[in-house]
Amino acid sequence: MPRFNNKEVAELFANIGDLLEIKGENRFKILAYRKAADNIAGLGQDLFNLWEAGQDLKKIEGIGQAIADKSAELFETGKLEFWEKLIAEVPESLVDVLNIPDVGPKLAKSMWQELGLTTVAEVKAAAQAGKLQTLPRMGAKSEARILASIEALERRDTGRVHLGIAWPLAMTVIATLEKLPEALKVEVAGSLRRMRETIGDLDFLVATEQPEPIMAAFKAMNDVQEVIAAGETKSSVRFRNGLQADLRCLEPSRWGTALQYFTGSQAHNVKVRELAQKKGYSLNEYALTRESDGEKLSFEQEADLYEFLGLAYIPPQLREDRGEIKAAQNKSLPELVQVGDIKGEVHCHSTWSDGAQSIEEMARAAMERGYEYLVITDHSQSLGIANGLTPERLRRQRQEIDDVQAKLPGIRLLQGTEMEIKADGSLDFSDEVLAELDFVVASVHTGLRQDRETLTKRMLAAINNPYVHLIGHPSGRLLTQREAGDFDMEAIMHAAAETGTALEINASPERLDLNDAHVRRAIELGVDLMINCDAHHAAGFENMRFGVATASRGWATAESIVNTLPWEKFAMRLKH
Ligand code: DGT
Ligand code: CA
Ligand code: CA
Ligand code: ZN
Repeated sequence: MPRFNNKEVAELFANIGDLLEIKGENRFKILAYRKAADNIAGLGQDLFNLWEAGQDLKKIEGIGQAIADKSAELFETGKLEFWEKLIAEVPESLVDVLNIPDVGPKLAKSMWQELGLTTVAEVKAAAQAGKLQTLPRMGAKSEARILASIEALERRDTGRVHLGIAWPLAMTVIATLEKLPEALKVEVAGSLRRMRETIGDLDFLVATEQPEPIMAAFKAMNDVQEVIAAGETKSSVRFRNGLQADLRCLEPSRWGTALQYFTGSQAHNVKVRELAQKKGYSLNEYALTRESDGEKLSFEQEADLYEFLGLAYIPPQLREDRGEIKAAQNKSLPELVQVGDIKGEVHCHSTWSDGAQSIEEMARAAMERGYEYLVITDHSQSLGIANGLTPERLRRQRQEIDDVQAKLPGIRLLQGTEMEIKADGSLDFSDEVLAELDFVVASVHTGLRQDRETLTKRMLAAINNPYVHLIGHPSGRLLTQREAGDFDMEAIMHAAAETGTALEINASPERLDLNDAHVRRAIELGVDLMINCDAHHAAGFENMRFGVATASRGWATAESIVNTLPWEKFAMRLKH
């Protein structure tokens, strides 16, 4: 017989109250469950023990006949039929949706019934895609507030945020500070400048002779919720989404020294300091100080500091003490891939599955970025929640792609699929269906918690299929939300290299998958890599900067990334 503690029982009754409210039940009934939950949570003794001892639970304050009976049923059978029936009608995960600040039962209900959203992740994706706004009494502002609340909830769990949250906020701060005539130079340093996949806090630097107006503008920013510390040249604030930021003002003459120091990483800085010491200098955030006579050297440019120490300029993404100092000494640093090198994308979605925009809108957005080619890869049939395509719908989609292609000769439009690698290890389409497509991305979206052997086998089956060109977001992780699947990445990379199957660097800031370390290993093993935004709406293409940064952090040059090739060469490189 399972024992239930008071917290578990209270939570169950509170959840019943929540779901009944979404269902639109009688107010008094809802209140009764909530009151019972409160009372049980605050009870001095274990309800289970009282029941076991044969006590009449109705005697307890706030517990009536209905609640007493349900508690007894739960304790006796380990289940509650009322709850089972309720969650068959109203999805249980709506309880979490209700926990988002600013989301009440009415809104939760209309998100569920009008838009089919039942989880926080789905609500978040809908908010990002601008779909929440379409609900009655919802505007862009309330949508943004809900998104910020979800981000704050996520942050509470991990203490760090992904680049999709940190980067736009940092750009807003920079734009505000750059408007001030006193600000001569403005930069964000720290992990954001290095484009680490998650960010602990933001570190801003401003070169100026007059710090006061800059400090004042920083503290007065719209998104600032709290000023944590305020000095003459340094302030710290917390933004509404929970992220903290430091701002330091300094004289322009020591800009290079300070920017180098505050960009980090700490491990990189330790190595830089050792080099300075070998030359007889100590190094801190202000200056190099000659130990023999105290003579101070500051640098206006970072590159001058590196040069003084006998190093080529090291791009921030490489400053992690992963061999970059040696490479800078030998002048063998890689020439990192740039956003402008990308010539097309081979993984994106349209309204045919779970995208928010039409094929034509996506194609136009890709053209505006100067892309030569775009592959439309909507989800495949077994991914029902994403409205995956059957072979029949795929054939109809081909017609629309051809029509849009005829209208837009400036870009090469191809038809692909993002095919499920199903939980049972099979692929979602037969080879006959795949043969009709121009490009095949295969991805794992389900069964990510399977054991290493099973997961790896599933992936290898896709890699070994002659029609599969690319494995989408290979590890399946969602930054700050979900761990990667337990894949044997080494085996997967070897198989990918042998078969000429490319691995994706998914540029969505919640994925960045492959991660930087895997990118570096993949390049060593000669695996083809492709960077894609996996865009579900036109604005999704903006994420390319995060994918390119991740590739850079894995020391990737343009040669390592297949979709830097112009169309003709790209087509020739494809697997078959
Ligand atoms: P984060 O904020 O956890 O994402 O990571 P960072 O790298 O932004 O770290 P943060 O904000 O603590 O400091 C910014 C940079 O300042 C860091 O990358 C290197 C430099 N720094 C801070 N404290 C120290 C230190 O004690 N020693 C050295 N060498 N550098 C430091
Ligand atoms: Ca930081
Ligand atoms: Ca900091
Ligand atoms: Zn996708």
